[in-house]
Amino acid sequence: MGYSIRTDRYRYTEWWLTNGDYGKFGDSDYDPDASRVVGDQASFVELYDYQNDPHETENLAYTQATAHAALIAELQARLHDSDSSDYVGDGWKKDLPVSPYGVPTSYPVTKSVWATLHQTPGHTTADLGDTKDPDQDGIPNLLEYAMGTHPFERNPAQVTMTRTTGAISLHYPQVSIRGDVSLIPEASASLEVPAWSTVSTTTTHTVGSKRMKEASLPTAGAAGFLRLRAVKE
Ligand SMILES: [Ca+2]
Ligand SMILES: [Ca+2]
Repeated sequence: MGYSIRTDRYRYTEWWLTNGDYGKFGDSDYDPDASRVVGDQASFVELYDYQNDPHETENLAYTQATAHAALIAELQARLHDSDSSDYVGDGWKKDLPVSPYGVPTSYPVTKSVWATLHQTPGHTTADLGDTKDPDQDGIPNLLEYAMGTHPFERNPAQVTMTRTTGAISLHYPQVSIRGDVSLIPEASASLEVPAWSTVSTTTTHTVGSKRMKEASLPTAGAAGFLRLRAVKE
């Protein structure tokens, strides 16, 4: 029987020899212990990296086992039961009354708590640095945090521009309860001689703690440029 664990990036699977078939429930050959693991070693293991290899062409557990040893050990520890050695490999602590992996008790309102909560297997603290973009969606982590998007899932572009007669506007999401980062829209009449000044914003849409913000710049009779700056407080 195969047992898998998935993260945002990896799939790790172990194949274990088990007792046999369940048979048909009610028949004399029905075996409720059919999934009991036989032996003390998995017959086959697989590790695939969906970021670099979405079609599962390279089993890293064999081709790059040494380089991925720490990751494999971490995923293995999470996959296995710890309550019964007979059932090692049977996955997700099925005999425990409650899951040992609880959801966060509160929404993270600091960058460091946010980073800790997102540190899933296969990722290091460095992956959650402010300027890193581990999901390669073009949104660095500090912006992912400020806008309420996910550091390891590709999000569509969050900042958009609209143009109306006499004005251009910038639209972007912001999590209102995160005080250690600011998103500051700024305007300048020229890019050759930039003189950036802060533009006031309005809220156009609210869902929970998330706000859609709009910053407008009148451009009547002249050019104008807008930018959005993230600042860590
Ligand atoms: Ca990103
Ligand atoms: Ca993202």
